This record gives sequence, structure tokens and C-alpha cells, in this order.
Amino acid sequence: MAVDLLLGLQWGDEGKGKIVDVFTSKYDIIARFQGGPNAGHTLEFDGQKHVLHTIPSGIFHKDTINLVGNGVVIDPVIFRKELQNLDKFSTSYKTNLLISRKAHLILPTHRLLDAASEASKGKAKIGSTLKGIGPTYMDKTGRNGLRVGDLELEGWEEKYRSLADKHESMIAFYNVDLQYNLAELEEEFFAAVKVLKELTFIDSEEYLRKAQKEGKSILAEGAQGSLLDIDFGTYPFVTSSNTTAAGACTGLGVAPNKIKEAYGIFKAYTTRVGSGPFPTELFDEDGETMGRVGNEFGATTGRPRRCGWLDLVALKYAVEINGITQLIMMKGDVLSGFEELKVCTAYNYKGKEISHLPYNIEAENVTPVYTTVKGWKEDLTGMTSTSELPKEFNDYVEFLEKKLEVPISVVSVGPDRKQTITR
Ligand code: 2SA
Ligand code: MG
Repeated sequence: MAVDLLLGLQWGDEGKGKIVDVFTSKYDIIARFQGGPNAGHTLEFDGQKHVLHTIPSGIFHKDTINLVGNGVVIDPVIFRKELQNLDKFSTSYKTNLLISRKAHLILPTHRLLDAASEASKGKAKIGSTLKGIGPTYMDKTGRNGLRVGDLELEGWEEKYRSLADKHESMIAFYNVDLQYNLAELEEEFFAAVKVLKELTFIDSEEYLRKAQKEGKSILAEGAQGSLLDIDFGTYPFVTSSNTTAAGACTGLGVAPNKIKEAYGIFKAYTTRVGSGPFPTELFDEDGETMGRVGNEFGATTGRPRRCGWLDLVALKYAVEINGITQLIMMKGDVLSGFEELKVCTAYNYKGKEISHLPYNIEAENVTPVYTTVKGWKEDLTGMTSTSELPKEFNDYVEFLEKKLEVPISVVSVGPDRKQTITR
């Protein structure tokens, strides 16, 4: 059986959590392949909101296996809190949550290094979530990391100590004012590791291969968005993993020829949290309205997200890099009430009109070229079929489909599972 992918096509927060949750009933296994507790995947059902960070978004479905793949980085402390939050609900994480032995661990000193690195950059900071993501992936590629599987072996504590000691000298090197009590952080870390060890660690690539042979269906769940990809995003203002389709192959051990559908998810407008270029960013009332109506705050850090019009140049780039086969448009309901909508269809780059994402998209080089389309007034949140949706909304969707050359098969008109329309 093939593997399907679900990826964010912008700068994250497209609504991946909600859609994975909606799609879960179609799949036997939901597998996260990259990122870590920097992610904030929000799900809403039965009038309740749930935010997941490391745990895959299929966890609220009892019969679904949820796998944390080798490409993910895990902070035992945050993981433990996520598990505690799940205790209130009838989930079966003791049996249906599996963790790859090859996933790397985020140490308390990785978090401190993240903070020290950001503080040392001043205004040029990345705007990281301060979860230790960058330093952990640095240790992974630097071949120094501590992995989940190490926790099953003798002597992992010594490995931990020497890595943490090295980190402390690196923190000192940054020479920034950082107050911390490592002993306290470590106490919390070791207690959380104990809890983590109660879960099931597996050789996940082997598990997935076997599952495919048995005809099980698998959905690979991405975190963050394509424009935050370490290779193809707006570097250096990116995260430290491959958020694009290729990341699912390395982050799960799935062969490229086993991938079938690549679902690409995007918001009807654009948001970004953290620093870095954002050509269609709005600093006016329209941007303020999107943020307010869309409740645009970081699901992990609570930071207000920057808002702007839909950027089709960037979106098309993401569609192509990922080989997207079907699109899912989120938060169309947030745009209700705008007289007109703008869509960026090209960039004015150093005096020339271009339709691709240039190497350097700093604000001073790039001015968006907009196409204006008609807005709609109707509240979409109670609508359940395409025929109910206003003509202007359907026109907007068709306009985007034409430009992106990929069908938009699902539109979401609110945060709840039920507010999802298949076209
Ligand atoms: P990091 O922490 O090293 O990965 O940060 C590097 C950049 O990646 C951005 N980033 C994100 N952008 C959007 N959403 C993310 N998850 C949370 C959410 C973020 C939050 O769902 O809202 O709560 O603030 C996420 N994770 C990382 C980050 O802003 C940096 O620009
Ligand atoms: Mg999010």
C-alpha cells in the first residue's frame, strides 16, 4: 500500500493538525517525519481545542497507530506534558503511540543553546521557538546526538553528561546574559525520560516497511511549512529540518516510489511567525483584521503571527518542490467581509517582473504585484457544501486552482472537524 503525505505549503500554521485529524479515519498509521515541539498542531472537536506538539494528530482516534519517526526531535519534558494532557481523554497512547529508536533527543542544554544563539544575534535573530530545535539537529548532523534508542543501552547517562558539558562551554562562548539552573532542568529531564521509556520504542523504518507489505495505509504528517525548509525555505529564517516531501522519505525511511498522494495545505491568506522575509505582509487594518478574526497566535509560543495576502509566487514554488497532487484551502471563512481580496501573482524584483521565488527575497528587493478579486460577505462557518458557498468564494478557489494547476479538493470553513467541505 502506498504512503500519502500531508504538508504545509507556507510558513507553517496552515491547519495541518485539523486536516490530519479529519483524514485519520482513512488511514491505519499517522507518522510524523520531522520537526519537534516547535510545532503546534491545533485540533478542535466536541467544542474542545487541543494543541499537539510532537505527538501525531491521529492520536484522538483509538484504532490508529501514531508514529513519531526518526526525523523528529523529541524533548522528553514537553512530551511528558503532552501525555499528561492526553490523560483527560480516552486515547490509547500506551498501545497506539510508537517512537522511532533513531529519533534524536532534545537536551535541556539544547534549549539553552538555542536561547544563547538567538540572544547573541540581537535584531538578526531567527525568531526561533526556543525549543532547542536548531542545536539538536546540529548535533544530529554533527554526529554527536543522543537518540531514543540510546536510552535502552547501558551508559547513556555518561554520553548525556559529556554532551551537556560540551554544551555548557558553548553557552559560555556566546557570552550572553542567560540565567539558568541546570541541576533543576536536569532533574525534570531525567524524570521525563523515565516516563518516555514506558512507551514503545521501535525500528520504525522496518515497522513501516512491514505495514506497507500488509496493505496498511499510511499518512505522513509534516510540521512547519515548505517555506521554512532548511534547503528550500527563506534561509536563514527557516527551521532546521526538511519540511518538504523529501523530508518524509528521510524522516521515515519511506522510498520515494512508495509515495502516492501529496496533499498540500495552505491558508486563503498568508501568515508567518518569527523573523524573515514576507513579501505580502500587511501592516494595515486588513492585516490586523486577518490576525484578529483568524486568531493568529503561535500555538506553541503564543506570539502574534504576521499576516498578509495570499502569495501565489511562493505557493506555486511550494506546490512544485513537493509535487503536490491535491490542495486543501484553510480559513476561507476568515476572509468573509473583505470587499476585495488581493492575490500576489508576480514579484517586481529589482525593477523586473518575475514569477519565481528569487534567491534573495528581502523586502527591499521584492514588491508584490497584485491581482484584485471580488470578496464575499457571507459567513461561511455553517456551510456544508460547495453549492451553499457564495459565488465569489468559489470564483476565488477556481482562480487559485487555475494558477496553481492543481485541484483544490477540500476547503475548510472553521476550526472544527465538521467545518470541512469536500469539493
Ligand atoms: P525553530 O524553533 O528553530 O524551528 O524556529 C525557526 C523558524 O521556524 C519557525 N517555526 C514555526 N513557524 C510557524 N509555526 C510553528 N509552530 C508554532 C505554531 C510556532 C509558535 O504552530 O504556531 O507557536 O510560535 C513553527 N515552528 C517553528 C519559527 O517561527 C522560526 O521562524
Ligand atoms: Mg502550528
